[in-house]
This record gives sequence, structure tokens and C-alpha cells, in this order.
Amino acid sequence: MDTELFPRERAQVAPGAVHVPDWLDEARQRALLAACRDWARPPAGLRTVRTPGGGTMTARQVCLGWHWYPYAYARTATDGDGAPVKPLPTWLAELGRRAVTDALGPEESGEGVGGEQEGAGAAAYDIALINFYDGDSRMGMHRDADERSAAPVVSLSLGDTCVFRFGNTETRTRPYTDVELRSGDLFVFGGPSRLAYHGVPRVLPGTAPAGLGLTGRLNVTLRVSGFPDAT
Ligand SMILES: O=C(O)CCC(=O)C(=O)O
Repeated sequence: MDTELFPRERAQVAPGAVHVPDWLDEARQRALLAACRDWARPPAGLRTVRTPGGGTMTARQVCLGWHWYPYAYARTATDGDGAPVKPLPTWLAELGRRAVTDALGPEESGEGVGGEQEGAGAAAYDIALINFYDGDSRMGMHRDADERSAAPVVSLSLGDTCVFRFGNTETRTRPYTDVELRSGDLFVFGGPSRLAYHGVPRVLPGTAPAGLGLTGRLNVTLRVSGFPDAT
């Protein structure tokens, strides 16, 4: 239920970067959460990601389609149990394509006249990274730069609200904009913002919608790999 005095408005945070509040209704949030719970189970389930410097990411992660590990992709959970990565279902790839169309318009999704841009219409979404944040989890400023496609990144939030920091393409520091992402929100970044630094400095515990049944926060980020052997 919307308890705001005024509904939250969609906003362009930077060129090619758009926040669409409440994009997923409650039923779709519940369905996506149920799918995330399945994907998080072994084999190739939720894992702690270790960085080459010896650190660990506080958000735990499971991948679909291609398995991301710092800083490359594989078809197996090379830094987990070694099992083949789970497939990315067609409905999720289609959700990614629709998200881009809704956020950026048909041109960016490859649906416009000509449809030849590298958007979701040019190549299907074939990577999903699902990050689970509990307790004090956060994510440092980074760029999504291990893909070989300029297609926009799609981000869907479930559960607790977070502060999502969206920066610039040059540095991890200012200028940046802090956006509150709540359960059901969509954030898409492409075009000149595709390689912008971004991160999650804070999750606000206990802010998930009561009816959802999730303690913590899940983020589903969809990407196009652009890899030669991608189908
Ligand atoms: O959790 C989020 O909203 C951001 C996730 C993210 O930046 C990533 O997976 O690269």
C-alpha cells in the first residue's frame, strides 16, 4: 500500500540512468522472491565472494546464465562448488527487455525503428547476478565492466530499502547521487552511464514490505554478456 503523501516519481539520475519506483507490483515481487529462493539453493547456489586481495564481499551472491567472479565470467561456479551455473529463464530475460523499454524507451531496447542499437532487442539478457544483503552488508563503488556489451544494466530491488549511490564514469568519488531504492523499484543505466561507478553504502534494516516475507534485501541485476558463444 502506498503510504506516501505524493507518489514517488520516476527520475533521470544521470543521462541514460533512470529510477522507476514501484515497477514491480506486490504479486511480481513475491514471484521474483520465490524464484530467488530456488536459485539460492545448491548446486551453484548463494556463496560468499572473495576478492583477489583477500577481502570478502559482504553481500552474498548467486548467478544465472554466466557465473561472475572477480573479475571475469565462467560457465561454472569456479569460486563456489564448481557446479554448472543455473540457466537464466526466458521470462527473466524478457523482464529485462521490458524494464529497459519502460525506463529508457523503445530505442534503447532495440524496439525502435531500425532496432539496430545494442539494446535488449539486439541481444537478450543472459546474465543475472542476485545479491543478498543482510545485517551490515553493503557494496563498494565499482563499475560493471566485465561484459562485452553496451546494453543497459537492469537492477530490481526486493525487501529492505537501500541507499544506492550512482556516480560518474571517472572516479569512485563525487559527483554522485544517492537514491533510495525500495522493494519493487527498477533502476536502469545505459548509454553514457553504462560504465558509471555505483554501490550500496547502506541498507535500512526492517524496511521490507510486511507482506513480502523477506528479512534483508535482494537485488537482481540483469546484463547482456556480449560473449561470442552466448546463445
Ligand atoms: O544491490 C544493488 O543495488 C547493486 C548491485 C550491483 O551494483 C552489482 O551487482 O554490480
